Amino acid sequence: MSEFNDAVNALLRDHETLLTRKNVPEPRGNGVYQRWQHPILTAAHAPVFWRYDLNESTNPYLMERQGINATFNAGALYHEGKYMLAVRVEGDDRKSFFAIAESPNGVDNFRFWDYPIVLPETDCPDTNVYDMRLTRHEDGYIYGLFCTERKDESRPEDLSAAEAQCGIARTKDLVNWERLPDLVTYSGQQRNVVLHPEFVNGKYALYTRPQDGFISVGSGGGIGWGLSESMENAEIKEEVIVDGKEYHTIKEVKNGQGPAPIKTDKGWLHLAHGVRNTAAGLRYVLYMFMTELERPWVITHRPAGHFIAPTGAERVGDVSNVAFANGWIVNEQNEVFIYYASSDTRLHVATSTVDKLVDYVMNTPEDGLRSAASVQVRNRLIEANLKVLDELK
Ligand code: M1P
Repeated sequence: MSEFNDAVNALLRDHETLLTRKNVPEPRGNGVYQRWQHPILTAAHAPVFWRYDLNESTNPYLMERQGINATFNAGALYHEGKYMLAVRVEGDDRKSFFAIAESPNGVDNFRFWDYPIVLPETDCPDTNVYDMRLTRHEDGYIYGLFCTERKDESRPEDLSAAEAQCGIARTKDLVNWERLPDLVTYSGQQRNVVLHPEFVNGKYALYTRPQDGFISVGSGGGIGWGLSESMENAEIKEEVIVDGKEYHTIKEVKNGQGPAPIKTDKGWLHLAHGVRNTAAGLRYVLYMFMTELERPWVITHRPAGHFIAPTGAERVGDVSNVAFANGWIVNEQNEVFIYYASSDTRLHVATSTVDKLVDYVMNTPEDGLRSAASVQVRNRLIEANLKVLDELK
């Protein structure tokens, strides 16, 4: 065996060890969900043959010629008994693309398919695509809605001036994708657009995030809602804000729908991200809310504060202090697998159940929007708990 082949085999062995590492739940949860110890996908999970040229004659030094920088913000789907993720993979060249990774149990052994998704382009090619939300729609298709980013040609002198819109693709098997025209709305830009899984009044229903700028939402922002006659030429003529930004909350600067909501007998469960500003930059956390079954745009319950915030090593990465989720899965046992990314770098899982999340959303106090209101609601808890503890004595 040559030295080169030994080196290739060592790479493959280390990679396999990483992929097959058993994940274990963190010992202490908060009763709502349980984090798992290891990230489920990192840049190092990308196949060796995506990164290295394994031919000795063209790559005698066994260089990693096409590195992967990050694996994060994944759409998720329970498909043929497997946990499927449409992962945002970012190459060292800063371009993101989508790749399917599947796992037999949802918490470890995630493995990328051999090839990334080959996403057809429209007449106006995307510069960058990211953050796909997968929705299995009652029309029979699996839709992937994602952000398509292109240069803002109205400001040619500013090389970071970009424009975000909602790209749309659909598939039946996650292998062959049909690209549809981008969503048309009458807001400046769009990101975090998500397709609701059911028709509403016979129309396709979409959660949107209108924004004036690329990073800053300006006077826009909030989670919006609109209907479209078709997905072949998706157009939302009227957008209403379902969940707006709010001063001195976790979504003061902007927010966005996460994955498509989960239907329960009490209402639709939603996962979203909220952003606030700090001296150290933006802080992204996840929060939840519930909407009416018949009118999914009407919020019935909104627990205060964050549901998941970046913690420990999750706080640090390419864009630090970020928790972001655009995928979750419910399996036959009503277990929920929440796929959240940390700091635009890696992907984690937290597990819960539909019952627990419904309880969390319906019975957690809302934000009173003032310190005094927060103290009041906490004091009610303390008073009741002290009685319980007295009785235990
Ligand atoms: O960097 C944090 C996130 O920023 C954007 O999200 P939003 O539009 O809500 O601010 C997206 O670029 C997202 O991919 C990224 O994780």
